[in-house]
Amino acid sequence: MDGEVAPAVEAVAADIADMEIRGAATIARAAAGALATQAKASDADSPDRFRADMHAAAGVLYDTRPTAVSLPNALRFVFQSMDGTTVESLRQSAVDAAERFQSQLERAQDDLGEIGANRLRDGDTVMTHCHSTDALACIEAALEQGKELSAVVKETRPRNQGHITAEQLREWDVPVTLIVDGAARRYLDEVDHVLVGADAVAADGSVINKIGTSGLAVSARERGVPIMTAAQTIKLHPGTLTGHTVEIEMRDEAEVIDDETRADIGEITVENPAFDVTPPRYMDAIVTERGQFPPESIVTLMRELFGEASARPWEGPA
Ligand code: RUB
Repeated sequence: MDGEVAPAVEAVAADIADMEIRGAATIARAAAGALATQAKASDADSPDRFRADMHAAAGVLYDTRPTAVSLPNALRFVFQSMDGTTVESLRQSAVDAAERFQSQLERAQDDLGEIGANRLRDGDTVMTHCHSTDALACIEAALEQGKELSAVVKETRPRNQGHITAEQLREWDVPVTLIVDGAARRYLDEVDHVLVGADAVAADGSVINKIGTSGLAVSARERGVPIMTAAQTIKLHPGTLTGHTVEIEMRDEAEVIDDETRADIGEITVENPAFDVTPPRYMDAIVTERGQFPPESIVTLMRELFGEASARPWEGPA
């Protein structure tokens, strides 16, 4: 049975695809909210019809960006909590689940921030990559503890999410030095920590985050600078427990070079992977709301949280 997707859900999906809504936690929050919107908007006259509408909406949201596992984890949460024998009870359970997911997300980020902040000392300088709300939660909590911090912010080509990080840090009165990505190793000797977020964490402890994270991690290890990933448990990728790999999004070449410059250069291939994989041996710690983990032991938390859960409940029975 084909479901009908509410225009407001299509709009959220378009915003995620265009990166108007971006960053793994923010995407997850928006996806859960969109399912609540779909539940409220559905004019289904039977439970099957209602479920079909919800599945269709989840499919549209799922197809936006492939790497941030928080998106399917948000969809899974709502579908696993959706329960009832009437349209109204299904609708209410979906709306309640989406709200619960969103408030858990907020609480998890606060709890994670408290834990990550314990790794930061008064007077430390932190190097950031991209814009991660989980990573910033650690800095915010440290500031609330009365610690003074400064930051070296990588601009993060091609989309310069470092500018968003810099703006947020300045709002908190943190002194910021903005650098181009290629300058990172030169500045590592001046920083005490590297702090990044994650779009997904694999069962072997690999961290999938914005392109450039892995090179930064290797350099940090070489310079002896500790590097941590701040990642709520919705970033844990259940599919990797059964051998699946995380798809790395390839984005438009136009983000890297404009048409005119490209034409001037001549025939070239341009590639624009949005994320990369940092092997666990280059990461000191993964900080979640459930505590701090050496990357190699994150699998125990994953088994506890996901068990044998179906990977894509919104697709329905085969
Ligand atoms: C964002 C990015 C962030 C993670 C974590 O990539 O790589 O580091 O998503 O963010 P993009 P958060 O800008 O391509 O979405 O901690 O906010 O979930």
